[in-house]
Amino acid sequence: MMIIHHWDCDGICSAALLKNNAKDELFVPNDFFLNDKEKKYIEKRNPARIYLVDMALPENDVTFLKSVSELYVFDHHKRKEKEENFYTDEDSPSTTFIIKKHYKLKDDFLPVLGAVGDKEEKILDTKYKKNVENVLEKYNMNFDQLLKITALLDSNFILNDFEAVKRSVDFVLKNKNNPRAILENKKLNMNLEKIEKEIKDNLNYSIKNNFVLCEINTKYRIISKIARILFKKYPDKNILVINRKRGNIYVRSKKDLSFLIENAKERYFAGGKRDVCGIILPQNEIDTYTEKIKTFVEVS
Ligand SMILES: [Mn+2]
Repeated sequence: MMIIHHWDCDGICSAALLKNNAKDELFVPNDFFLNDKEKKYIEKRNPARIYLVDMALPENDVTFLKSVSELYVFDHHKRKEKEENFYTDEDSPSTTFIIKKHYKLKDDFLPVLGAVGDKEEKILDTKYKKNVENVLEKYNMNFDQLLKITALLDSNFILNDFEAVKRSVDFVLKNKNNPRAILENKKLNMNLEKIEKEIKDNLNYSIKNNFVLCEINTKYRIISKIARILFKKYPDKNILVINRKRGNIYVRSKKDLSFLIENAKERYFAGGKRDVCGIILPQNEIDTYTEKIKTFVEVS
């Protein structure tokens, strides 16, 4: 079978929970949709089953995957369709916890790691707090160390190293009883230093009315991280981060952004959850659509 998974910590841990044997092939799309080359590859591999994990691909891509083989979906992103073999729950803090529940798994390290990756310290305000505490106690760690592990696992995709993302699935699986090996991994720690420098260099923003605007210019995928940092600082504002180099807009807000995701999807590639929305669009449409977003968010 083939596991198509998201490139972030939750996606990596989810893939690790599903990966029963070495024969399962991992596949990580390089964007929030499948390009023609990726589709051709999947078609050629012709897996008997496909697991789509922690990744809200556009509907036509989901239809494509169903045409190739039997499709199973595990996901907590916002999605319209609910079909047979679709295990989705928007209220789950992570895809790892959906998989844990479905397969009645006992072990908690990987589920907790996925949820901390997606929710960060907010996970401690949920009913999953106890799961986190149990893991911390079991491995004699503190929460910041757990948070750092998620950042380390996120570092490969941020630097656009998708082969390393796939390798990290086996890496966390191998070390699921030895979190310190992940925490102290040299290469991942070097990745993190590189990213932290890039974030620092790009954190120039302005505040106007209810919006924090940040224009970044980087080939690294730090747009969501920057939005998180700004939202933590300005929780009552709407955060708008723009990366012209990658043709990317990212919004974070305490308002429900579902309407924005739907609107953006009509013309562009877009995805997200209630509080975040990422859009990929042509560079020359960034300014007009940014204004549209401002109006949308303002009136909602
Ligand atoms: Mn997730």
